[in-house]
Amino acid sequence: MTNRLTSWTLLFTLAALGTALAGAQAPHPQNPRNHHNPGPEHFTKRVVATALGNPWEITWGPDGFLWVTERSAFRVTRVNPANGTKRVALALEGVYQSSDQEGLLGMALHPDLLKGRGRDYVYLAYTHDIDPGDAVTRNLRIRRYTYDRASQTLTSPIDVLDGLPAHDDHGGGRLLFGPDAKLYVSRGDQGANWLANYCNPTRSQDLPTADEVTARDWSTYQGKILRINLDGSIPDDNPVLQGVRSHILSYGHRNPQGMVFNAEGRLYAAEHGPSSDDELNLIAAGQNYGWPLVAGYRDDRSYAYQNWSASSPEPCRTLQFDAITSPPPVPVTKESEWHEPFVPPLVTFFTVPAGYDIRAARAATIAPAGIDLYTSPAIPGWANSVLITGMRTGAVYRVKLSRDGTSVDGAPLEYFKLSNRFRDLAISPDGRHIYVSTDDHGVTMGDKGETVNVLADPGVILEFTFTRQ
Ligand SMILES: [Ca+2]
Ligand SMILES: [Ca+2]
Ligand SMILES: [Ca+2]
Repeated sequence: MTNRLTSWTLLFTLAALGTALAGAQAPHPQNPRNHHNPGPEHFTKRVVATALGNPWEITWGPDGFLWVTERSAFRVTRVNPANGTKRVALALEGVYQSSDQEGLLGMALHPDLLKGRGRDYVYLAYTHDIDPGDAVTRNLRIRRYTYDRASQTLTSPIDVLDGLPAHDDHGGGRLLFGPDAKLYVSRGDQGANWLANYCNPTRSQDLPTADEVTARDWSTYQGKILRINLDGSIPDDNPVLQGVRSHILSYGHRNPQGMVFNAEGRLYAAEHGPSSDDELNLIAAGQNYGWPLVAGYRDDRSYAYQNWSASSPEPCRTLQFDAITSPPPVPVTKESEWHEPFVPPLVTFFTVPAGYDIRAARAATIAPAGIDLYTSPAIPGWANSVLITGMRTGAVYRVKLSRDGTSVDGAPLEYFKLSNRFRDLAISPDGRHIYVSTDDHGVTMGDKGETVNVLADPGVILEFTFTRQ
């Protein structure tokens, strides 16, 4: 049943994308993702572990193992990076997963894990059905486990926060333990106004009322980054937005799937754009990041907000979705017609000129998922760079930050190009090895910029070792 639903969703998605991006299997010279900017450093590649069920989060643990969530296999697995040996720490029950954006998603390790301080905690984010047996009502749950060193398993589950809205598309799901001992959770816009969910309104700009917070109604937590106390409560110093303090740290997001802090406590997040303008953002408390009124910069280039859900007089359901052109009943708002303050991205992948022909040249996105911060001196010049996985381009991008971390220094450089969907990454403490996890199916880009759906290394963890400049 699960597989059938997954296939159906995938087929629908591919069919819709095929309609939107018709006839474009070969690279197009105007598409910026076909203009490569490879970094000069040399790396060797090694397959560390195979047969993983869509490894989603990989993070370096204090035990020297890679801790991995397997999104579609519902397992937390510890992988020995030296020999690829796998040990399952948890086979999670009660996960609901029918699409590629659901399942066991984020994982955050408590900084005291295995430090002998009695806080051997591991936090997980996963989708579940709140009323199994009835119609499917998805939620995202944040749950804490305790790692038992003797059995090498995760035990004693305690739910931190439940009832976060979830759906079958644009699920965010990254989980991060902040330097302020808060949990950070990214929530996508649930794919609203897009593909199969095109008649659902985008709620990224919606903020909760005081009554909703009192009632623990988190339905506005779509297209948000949340900041949560370790017991699930709302931090006293979270921003007050329209008079209400909630778990919301920032809003106006589309689908943030990468988050990382730097040493000064600055939070960076990457999110998926529509047909252009994937973003790397510097997240500030209480700020609006623009979606769905703005994609990338407020420049009226290739994006305008086509609000299918507000179609009138013909209701949305009578219309056929098209990712590029909407019919007259669908209201369209140009970016410049929206005047609210918002924070523009540090960099985009990619902003295209006005008149860019998406139908001919295809979407100009990399599909960024996990990100990490490179801080080591091991690779000369790399310290203070954000590494970003590109699922749709089969590359990892390095964005050098300015010294103060508030802007980027130069154009992104491209590494590890392969026909893979790079999902997440981790860096060894010595800075010499970069580990990348891959999806086990899906669409990416081949060596010549062509669209491919046969992946080179599906469902694995790869190690890239720096050899020379
Ligand atoms: Ca990671
Ligand atoms: Ca934005
Ligand atoms: Ca724009």
